[in-house]
Amino acid sequence: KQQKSVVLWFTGLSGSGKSTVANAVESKLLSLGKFSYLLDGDNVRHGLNKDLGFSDQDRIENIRRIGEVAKLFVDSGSIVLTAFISPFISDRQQVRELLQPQQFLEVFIDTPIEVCEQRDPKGLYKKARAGEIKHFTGIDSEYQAPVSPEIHVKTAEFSVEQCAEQIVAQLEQRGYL
Ligand code: GGZ
Repeated sequence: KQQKSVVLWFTGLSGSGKSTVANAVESKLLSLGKFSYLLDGDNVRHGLNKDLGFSDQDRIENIRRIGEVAKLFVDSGSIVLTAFISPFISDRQQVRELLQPQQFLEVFIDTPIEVCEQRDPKGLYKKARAGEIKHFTGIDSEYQAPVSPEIHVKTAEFSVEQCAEQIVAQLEQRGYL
């Protein structure tokens, strides 16, 4: 059976678990013999997009470029996972429109900000509360949650492994695997 290429577009707050869950999904796809590629801050914001910061304009451009790159990988036949906050509905919608309708699945990593702030793995919420980081998503920069995401994951209620299983199960149900 041939693999269908698709973008799994993760969106959620800083500390919500996007990268962690996306990495777990990637491992599962690998063990199923599927070719996938993960785009995240580590390989994009330090390279292609290192000229961009966190103003609204820069975030918009960040997501636009990532959408174009995701499209290239989809054209190559890959399952693409992207893990960026992507805070604005209109930017996510524009990426969706770059692709065929069945090639884009929005994955909402829905973690309450209280939980993200409690986790604070990099101490960024603390700095944002102290005013040391400006325009921090959820504090003084807006996060627009998806209205009807294809996949909805709650990391405060399930383990990373369970969340990854839920996403892979959705891919199976929808005929991508
Ligand atoms: C949000 C910020 C900010 C501000 C630095 N606001 O938890 P992290 O550290 O590892 O992930 C966050 C990452 C967000 O980059 P994205 O490319 O995903 O953002 S967007 O889609 O909005 O363009 C966080 C860190 O960068 N970070 N400053 N002000 N997150």
